[in-house]
Amino acid sequence: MSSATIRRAFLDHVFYTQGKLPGHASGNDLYQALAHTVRDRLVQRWISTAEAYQSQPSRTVAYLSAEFLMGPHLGNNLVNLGIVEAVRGAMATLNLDLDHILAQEEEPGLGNGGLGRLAACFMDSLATLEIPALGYGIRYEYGIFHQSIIDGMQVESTDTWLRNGNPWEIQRSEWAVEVRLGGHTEHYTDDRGRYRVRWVPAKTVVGVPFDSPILGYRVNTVNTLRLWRAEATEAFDFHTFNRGDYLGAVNKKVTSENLTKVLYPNDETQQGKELRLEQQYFFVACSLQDMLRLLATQGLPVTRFHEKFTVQLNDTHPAVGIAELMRLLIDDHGLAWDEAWHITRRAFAYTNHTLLPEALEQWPLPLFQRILPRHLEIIYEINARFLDEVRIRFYGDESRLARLSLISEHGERHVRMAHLACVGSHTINGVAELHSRLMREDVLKDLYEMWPEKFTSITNGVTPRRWLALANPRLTRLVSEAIGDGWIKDLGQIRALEPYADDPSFRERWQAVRRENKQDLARLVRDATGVVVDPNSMFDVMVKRIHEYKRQHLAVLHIIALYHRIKSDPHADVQPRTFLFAGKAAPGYHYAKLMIRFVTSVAGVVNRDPQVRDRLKVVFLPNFNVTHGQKIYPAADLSEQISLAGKEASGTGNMKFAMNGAITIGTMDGANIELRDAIGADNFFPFGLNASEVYALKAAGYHPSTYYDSSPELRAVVDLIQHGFFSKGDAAVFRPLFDGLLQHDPYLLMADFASYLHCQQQVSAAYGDPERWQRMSVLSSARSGQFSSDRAIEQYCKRVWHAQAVPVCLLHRSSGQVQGARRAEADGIGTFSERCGGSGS
Ligand code: 26Q
Repeated sequence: MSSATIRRAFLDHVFYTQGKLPGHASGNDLYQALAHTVRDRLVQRWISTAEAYQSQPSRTVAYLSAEFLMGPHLGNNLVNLGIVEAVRGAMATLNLDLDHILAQEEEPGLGNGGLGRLAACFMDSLATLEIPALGYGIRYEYGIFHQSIIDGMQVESTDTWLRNGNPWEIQRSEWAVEVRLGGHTEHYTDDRGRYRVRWVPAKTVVGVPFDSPILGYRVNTVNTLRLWRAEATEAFDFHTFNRGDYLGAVNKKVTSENLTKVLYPNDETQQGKELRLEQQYFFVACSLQDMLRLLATQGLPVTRFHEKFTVQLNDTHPAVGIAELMRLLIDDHGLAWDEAWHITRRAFAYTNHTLLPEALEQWPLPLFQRILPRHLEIIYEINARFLDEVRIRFYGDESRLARLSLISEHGERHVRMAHLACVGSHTINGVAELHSRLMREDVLKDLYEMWPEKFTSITNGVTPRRWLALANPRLTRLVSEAIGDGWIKDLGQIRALEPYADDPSFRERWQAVRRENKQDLARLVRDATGVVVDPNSMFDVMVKRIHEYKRQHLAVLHIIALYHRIKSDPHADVQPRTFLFAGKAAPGYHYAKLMIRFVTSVAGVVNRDPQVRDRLKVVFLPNFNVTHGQKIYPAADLSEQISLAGKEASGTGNMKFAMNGAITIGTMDGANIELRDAIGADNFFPFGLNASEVYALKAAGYHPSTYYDSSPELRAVVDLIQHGFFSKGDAAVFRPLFDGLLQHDPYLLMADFASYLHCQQQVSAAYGDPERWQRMSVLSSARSGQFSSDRAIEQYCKRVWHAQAVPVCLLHRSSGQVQGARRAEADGIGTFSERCGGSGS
């Protein structure tokens, strides 16, 4: 694919697709034209992939997720196609800057954070490993809200990512399906005397699939991300039209289309919102119908569903799929219960992503009944049979029955989605070793005791394509010069970098790369916030969703302690640091929003104080998203992973930082533990109570005020806040944050404060020794190989999905008549011939 070909194709798209002369093209025109140029180069592989899957008996992974936080597509596709430099060159001949064009893409932010981004990394790895896979989700018209900071506070606005159109998707109206909602059920006996149920819905909506290509790295495989959009049915409006009520009909149309309008912006909490349940059921029902259609096109009977598909539930959000598949098999396909249950249980597997009990999904029974009356009946039946099994296994244990029931009976009755997911799945996994253990011992203990053999652990991973090759081209070049570029596809190979940690000239180049990355980030920070930061200072970074359990406020207490040290003794030994925070707070989570205000208020004081402003800088970068992440991870010196032990299921930001050469300060929580083991205790700064100590301390009775009483530094810090020092003398502003701390402190800030400060002191000392720091930094990257999502996907394939790679042969448009010819002819685009072997073209 030469520069000249790309240039020609690009200019054609500027002219024919955007309808512009190059001289008049806007930034968006240039982006759209380049995106179409690249998409064209994916189509042949995409069609070839579909043909390969169609003609093989291979198993397909259906990854069901309410969120896919993909981030921008264009740059990633260039990396995976291996044409970044060719395209950069082509653009340069037109006096255009590729990076400027890439920056025009509105990222699809169809996720809240970790869980949605994990789904995106998994899609990249599935394609790279050539595993037949379909990602199924929701095409939200508005993704995660846009965050601005006004007067130090978060202000949300809608994310209109589709404003300029989406060049990556293809609408597939021919595969639209109908989804029913509400109404009631009727029971009858069919002509063969069998008991049957008819669901009479209150409304029907149409699901229209939009497909985006997911290209693997340097392979022919292009998998599909299929996102569903809700539309109104014609039939449904008919009666209203006939009554002459045109506006009423239009109104109903609007109501239907509301279903996929917006992503719910709360993670880790769950409010029983009707529309959210409708969204979940909607995309799951669409996806299962789609799978049944695909099964039929291969001439396979529904009884072989589980052989053709392995369906992964990304948390419980799609767990209603278990009841839906039962309904489809029994009500629509006439299977008996036992046969349907056999198929269902062999098809589904469930990944749990949380240890917070308040985050476990539960739906109030009346709401569930109103929206999914037939599914509730099915869930009752699943529950009755399940509890019969429990009664026999745990004879006489009545309280266990109540704990295990799919229906919780505390106060208002609820459907427990995690229980449904466990009962209906063959495999259940946690996302880090500690998380999986606590899942077995605590959150899902009773379910574990029921079926210990179903439980496993697969530690999360992130894709080195986006998070290194794309985000950090300078480091990528340096690493590849040293050890070749095999690590991009097989991150374990990056270990070959280890000896270079002791090579002074390599370390120097390493430092130079990181230094340039810091300068880039400094520019971004200045443009976004007006704050000028010094790339010589340590970049101390905490970017993630704002949550009490993640403890952004602990990081701020440290900043205040340093501030206090300098103010008390201007000669105090404080290493220059730039503290960078970013992350969104759920709009209704007042405490989290107050934490943002706390960061920006402290920033306001610290950055303005002439005595400290050359040594400490605090920045809150608004609107953290994938695009910002790509600039931040490569420029961080210190990665803050400071959640209370036992609360963060895994974390994935920790891995992105480590790969890019940041050093971690972290608690023994989530995947931090495995990260520390991999990178070596000498190259990692652990602090704080571990999960068992947290448990023991809480059990023994935790009294936060004792820490306040016994530590003068902690007292000084808390007093400054309480006296309104950071809120222009208004002591009331942050009172909700700190009254809590001295009385309840559920996330044990007071208990971990001393350990955190002590550890930060050691971090400063290490940073003061550049040779040591750069060595640690190289080792951090060199030893991060196991945190590739490729490793995670390989484990899912072996242990959960039993799916194998299907290499894709490229089909060529030509006059030959081999496979695919019939369809190609029908499409009027000529015929295809097949060429196998070798990847790329
Ligand atoms: C549920 C019901 C209603 C509305 C919203 C939700 C909802 C949405 C998103 C609940 C949870 C989420 C997201 C959870 C999440 O991102 N969890 C993170 O998953 C990562 C990937 O496994 C882990 O690394 C993180 O530790 C975990 O917090």
